[in-house]
Amino acid sequence: MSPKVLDDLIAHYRLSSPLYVTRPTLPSLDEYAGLLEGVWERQWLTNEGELHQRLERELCEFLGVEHLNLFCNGTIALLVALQALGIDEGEVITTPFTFPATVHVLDWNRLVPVFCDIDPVTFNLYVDRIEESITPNTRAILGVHVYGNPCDVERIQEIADRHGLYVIYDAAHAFGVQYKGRPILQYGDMSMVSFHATKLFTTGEGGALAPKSAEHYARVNLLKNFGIAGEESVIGPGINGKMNEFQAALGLLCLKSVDEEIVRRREVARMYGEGLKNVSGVEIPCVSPDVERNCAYFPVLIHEREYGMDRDGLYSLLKRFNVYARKYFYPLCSRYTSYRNLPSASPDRLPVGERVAKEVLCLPIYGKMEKHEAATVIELVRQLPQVVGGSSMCGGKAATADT
Ligand code: T4K
Repeated sequence: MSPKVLDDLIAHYRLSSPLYVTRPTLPSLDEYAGLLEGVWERQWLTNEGELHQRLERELCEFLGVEHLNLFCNGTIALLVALQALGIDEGEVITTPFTFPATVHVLDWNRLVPVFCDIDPVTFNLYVDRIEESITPNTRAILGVHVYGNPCDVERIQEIADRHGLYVIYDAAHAFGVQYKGRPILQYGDMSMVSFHATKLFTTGEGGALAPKSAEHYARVNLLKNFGIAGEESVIGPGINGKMNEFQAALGLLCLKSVDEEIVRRREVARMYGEGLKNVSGVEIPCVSPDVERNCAYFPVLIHEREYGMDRDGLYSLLKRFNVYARKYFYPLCSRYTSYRNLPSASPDRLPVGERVAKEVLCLPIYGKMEKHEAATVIELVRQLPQVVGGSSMCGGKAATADT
């Protein structure tokens, strides 16, 4: 590529401030301070404070679940989910195409992760490949609703029922998602959702478990509070997984705007969908019409041969324009030093995961993202391979807001 052509394009399209993969939509500081005044008055900072209780109730309603245990973050929640279900030895079938937390919680519970390949359409557990991984030591299936796109929850449940396994979902990305008109958190024995700063709904750090039964709800509450059942009674080795009042206050305010956040993200997703649908080599994964999406992420696959550049090339070039897309999730967890010697981690067993991890790029998407920013990303994804190939289209205008 001629440096001059690229420089021209940069002069034309570079954004004046960084465009990150996501940004939290925060309430006004005044509103937050208003809620903190109550915290100051009560001098109650954590351990199931008033705001914590309110958030738990409001989230149950919003998410359509009967029980919800709030947590300091999603990782500790997932760690506790396994403990609460008594999954304390053996193997757990899971996906390598996820954030490290999913697999690390298995390791921290001394469970052996068994990697199963991913579905080429949903990028979630490949249901046809699950049963071949089941052994007498298998205790559970841990699926991830990657990018908020649900796993094949019905078939996973059938397999689990046939083999007497628990089903746990890492629903970190799936806040508010519905599948066949039913809240996604209602599927499986327990689901975890994350409220990290990078998530659709945030408490800064935070998360929750949605257990099916009241019994599990009670057990999780004990386990996330050191196992303390009363002033003089500790029922077992619990941990500190509690959410504090500062997190709960932020959550209460963010919950008010989450519907609008989803609507705005859908608009960005619509622009990307329209603007990129005919770009050769750029694949926008299909989402089933049974899914009511939250648009937490906007992944695309970059097929090098048709596109004229590989995913890493595009990722790096976008940075020159102040656009920070992310390679969620590269490398696969099965490639980490801690897991790569497991028999199930062999790349030959995970061909779809290996390919998708090399091709996927998550484009920026969040509620406050401006239309001209989405239009610029579209224009760059369209033009950059032609520039690399030598024939610049620079001079064309950035796509209009309603592209
Ligand atoms: N399971 C799955 C499938 C997950 O994706 C995650 C978390 C978990 C489990 C664990 O849940 P938690 O224990 O976190 O509740 C981020 C997040 O740290 C992580 O929570 C998230 N997944 C993952 C997908 O993304 P990084 O390393 O990419 O974060 P970072 O700091 O590079 O942030 C990405 C972009 O977000 C920044 O470029 C700008 C923006 N950002 C970030 C932060 C922290 C902000 O605008 N404000 C912020 O405060 O992992």
